[in-house]
Amino acid sequence: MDLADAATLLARARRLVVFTGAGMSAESGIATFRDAGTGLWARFDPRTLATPEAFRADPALVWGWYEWRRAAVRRAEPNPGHLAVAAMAARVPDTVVVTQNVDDLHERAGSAAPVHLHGSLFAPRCSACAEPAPVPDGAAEPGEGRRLAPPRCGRCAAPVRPGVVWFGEALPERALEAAVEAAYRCDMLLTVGTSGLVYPAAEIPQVAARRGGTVIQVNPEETPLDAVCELNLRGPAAVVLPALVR
Ligand code: BV8
Ligand code: ZN
Repeated sequence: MDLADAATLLARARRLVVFTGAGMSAESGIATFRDAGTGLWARFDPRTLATPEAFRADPALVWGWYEWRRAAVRRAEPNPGHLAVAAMAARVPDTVVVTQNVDDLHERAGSAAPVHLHGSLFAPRCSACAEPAPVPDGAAEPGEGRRLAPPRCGRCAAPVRPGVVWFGEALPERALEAAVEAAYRCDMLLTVGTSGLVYPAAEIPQVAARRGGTVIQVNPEETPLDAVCELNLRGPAAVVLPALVR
């Protein structure tokens, strides 16, 4: 019944936010962060890879790890879940996709201008003067967790860094504002494939719920966001989302 109810609610939505996390890309073969055993944080230590201090301490280790992840994204394809999210915007013209993901699979599935709260693997920039740097052609694709010296900034010769938001770093102001504004005014928010543990991103579904929006979750597991959801669709994004836009 929940699936049918959710599809009915979605058909009635006028201002929709689709809020996604790493589970959205899981069926494209991209590792999540916290899934037991397979998650990136089960195999790598975020403190030595996803903080500004880590990059300062060992730029080649951090740059190599992100280039390894970017190569995996380049080889991946958007899954039926990404395509369903793009199809939703055709039915609900006022749809805003807000993603914590740093891949480009929403874009490649046809979602126009998703809001990237945690940046993107495809927007490297200078670690000193913030000059945007070219996305490498991937020729020097490192093996898993191998070191790779980062390119140098064309303007000031400082090391280039991944264009992602690390722990302890502020989220891009315009992206966060756009996400809060969309959650504030939406009548429905679909939260897909996120553990709801990382802040301030995890606030977004809660803003929608506080404002009286209907929040529906798509996740095989329970998360802290269950508490603010009207419906919890326990299943994988690539199966559940297409069933919502039938
Ligand atoms: C900030 C980007 C302040 C790079 C990421 C102590 C010290 C320092 C900071 C903190 C602290 N305590 C709290 C904080 C704040 C911290 C935080 O929230 N920490 C958490 C862990 C407690 N937040 C920050 O540091 C943020 N910045 O607070 O700055 C500040 C303010 C002003 C000025 C200066 C500073 C920055 C947070 C962003 C960090 N960047 N990554 C990269 O990608 O490497 S975090 C990382 O987690 C990703 O961005 C990811 O998007 C995010 C959330 O993870 P999820 O997407 O939810 O993925 P996860 O694996 O957790 O869950 C997957 C889910 O999918 C699961 O529920 C699973 O069941 C489900 N699933 C699996 N398969 C499927 C599925 N669902 C559907 N279908 C499937 N098939
Ligand atoms: Zn520079």
